[in-house]
Amino acid sequence: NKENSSSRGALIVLEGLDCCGKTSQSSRLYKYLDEQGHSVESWRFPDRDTGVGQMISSYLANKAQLDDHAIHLLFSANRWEKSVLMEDKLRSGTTLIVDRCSYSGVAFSSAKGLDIEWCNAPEIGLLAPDLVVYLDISPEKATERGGYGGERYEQLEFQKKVAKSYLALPDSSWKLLYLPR
Ligand code: NYM
Repeated sequence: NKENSSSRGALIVLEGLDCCGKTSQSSRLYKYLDEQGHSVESWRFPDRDTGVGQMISSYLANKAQLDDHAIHLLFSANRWEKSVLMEDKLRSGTTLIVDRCSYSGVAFSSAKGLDIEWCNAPEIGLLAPDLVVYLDISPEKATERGGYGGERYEQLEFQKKVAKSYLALPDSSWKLLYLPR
């Protein structure tokens, strides 16, 4: 329906390695769209405020140990528990800028060696973004940034694998943004 599609909000996802600059770009985009008069919200995954999000957060802080498959499914469950609200927001005309989504789920878990098809399965049925922006920073450059290394996964060798996984993900809504190195 043309009327609905023109009045709904856009789902914009930002992706990339840890410390690639998603948070900064997300707030710049938010400010821009807000100033243009759009109804817009900034979201991020994991959403650490839910029960599932708290389990994820303690895993990332190395306070809890979980099987790789189990944490993968928790990340996905964290998206599913927000999916109805997400759809409602978009339908009511609010544009969502989302810092990480299913692509992070698949890229990070498959970088650990989990089967990519298995990783993708629990994501099937979640809303497809209108646009995915991948901030392409080199893993080496990211390590130089403030706050790096505080959480699980924030290690150069692992981030190199994640970068490869990201670039192997096929998606037509994927836009590669090459930042100066
Ligand atoms: N992460 C994030 C995953 O491994 N799977 C996912 O599905 C999502 C959404 O969590 N290193 C990883 C990527 C990050 C970490 O993200 C937390 P952030 O943007 O630092 O809060």
